[in-house]
Amino acid sequence: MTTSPTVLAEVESGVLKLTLNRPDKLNSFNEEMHLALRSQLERAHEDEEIRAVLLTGAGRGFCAGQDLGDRDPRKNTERPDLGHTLETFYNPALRLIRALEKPVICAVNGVAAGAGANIAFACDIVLAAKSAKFIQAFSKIGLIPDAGGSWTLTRILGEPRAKALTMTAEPLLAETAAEWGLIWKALDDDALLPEASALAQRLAAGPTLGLGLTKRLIQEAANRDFDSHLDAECDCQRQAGRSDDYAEGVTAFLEKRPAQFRGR
Ligand code: T3D
Repeated sequence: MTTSPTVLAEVESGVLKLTLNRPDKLNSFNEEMHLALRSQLERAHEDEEIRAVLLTGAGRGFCAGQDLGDRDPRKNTERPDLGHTLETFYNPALRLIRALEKPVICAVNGVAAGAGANIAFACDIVLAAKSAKFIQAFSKIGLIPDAGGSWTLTRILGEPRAKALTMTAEPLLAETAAEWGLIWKALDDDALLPEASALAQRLAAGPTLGLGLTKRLIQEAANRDFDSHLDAECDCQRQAGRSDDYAEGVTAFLEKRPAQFRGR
C-alpha cells in the first residue's frame, strides 16, 4: 500500500481505492490533499491495470469541502480569489473523474458538505451510509454551490429542489438522496464499505472498455438530440463490437461459462 498523508491509495484486483485522509478536519481539502487526489486521478487515467476507482473518506466524515482554516479572513489581509482555487484544483479533479472511461464508485461514509458533497455526486455510482448526510454548506458562508453542484443538482433534481437545498443548506439524508435519485443506494453503515468494494471489484473485472463507452454516452446524452445520439451510439457500439471483451462475452455465453473480461 502506498500512502500519502492526505490521500491513502491502494490497488487491489484492478480497483484503485482512494481514501481522503484528514479525519480530524472531516477530510476537508487543503492544498496537499487537492494535489494528492489529482495525482491519483491522473494515475487512474494512465495505468491500464486500474479498471475502477473507489473513493471514500477516513473517520466519521466523507469530506467537508474546502478547509476553512486556510481561508481565515482574520489572518489574511487580502480577499481571496476563490475562482483561482476552482480553476486550479476542484475543476481539474472533477473533469478527471468525469473523463475517466472507467467506473468511479463513491462510498460516502459520513457527512459530505460543500464541495465534498458535489465531488461525490460527480462520481458514477454513489453508495452512502444511512448515517451520512449531504449538505450544500456554501450558502452558510456566502458562497455559491461549486464543484459542479449547481449543474448536477439542477439536472438531477430540477430547479425547485436544487434551489431549496442550496439556499437553505439543510442536510439531505442519505435515504432521501437515494429516493430522489441523487445517489444509487443508502446502506446500513456496516455494509457500506464491503458492498462498495465488492461492486468496484465486480466492475473492475467486467468489460471496462464497454463500461467506459457507456459512461461517455450517458454523460453526453443531455447535450444531444435523440437523432444525433443514435449516431453516437452507433460509433461506440462499433468500437465495443471490435473489442476482445465482446468476442469473449459472446464466446463465454455460447460455451455456457463465465466470461473473463480484460478491458480491451
Ligand atoms: O475556498 C475555496 O477555495 C472555494 C471552494 C469552496 C468549496 C467549499 O467546499 S466551500 C464549503 C466549505 N465547507 C463548509 O462550509 C462545511 C464546514 N463544516 C461544517 O459545516 C460542519 O463541520 C459539518 C456540517 C460538515 C459537520 O458538522 P459536525 O458537527 O458533525 O462536525 P464539526 O464539529 O463541525 O467538525 C469536526 C471537526 O472538523 C472540527 O474541528 P475541531 O473543532 O474538532 O478541531 C471542525 O472545525 C472541522 N471541520 C469541519 N469542516 C471543516 C473543518 N475544518 C476546516 N474546514 C472545514 N470545511
